[in-house]
Amino acid sequence: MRLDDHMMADRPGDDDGQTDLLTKTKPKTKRPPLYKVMLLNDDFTPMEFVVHVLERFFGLNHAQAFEIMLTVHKKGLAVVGVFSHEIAETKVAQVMDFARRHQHPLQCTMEKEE
Ligand code: TYC
Repeated sequence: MRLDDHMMADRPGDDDGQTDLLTKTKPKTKRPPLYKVMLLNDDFTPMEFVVHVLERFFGLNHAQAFEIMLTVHKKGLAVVGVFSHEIAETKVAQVMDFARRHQHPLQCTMEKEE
């Protein structure tokens, strides 16, 4: 019986006369967690500004951007994309900085996906 990193098992033709034992362990390559990036509604940021943000930083076309902006406006918030931790942080920072420079109170946050 030969051993490797992840299992001890008899293979076909492994005629060593030993009982077949299966002692498998999960290969421990975990996919990194993903993060939802969300926009929050407010009463002051112009709709066109939010649409522009969604086009500029999230690569949405005008129709997609308008639809998500309306969802945020009506529901209070919406997920605008799902990214790795580093990309999500960058998106949040870009949106918050852009909004601040234009003196709009638009808020963008991130949250780990369950
Ligand atoms: N509620 C804003 C308005 O009526 C529009 C708006 C939409 C603001 C989405 C923020 O994330 C937002 N001008």
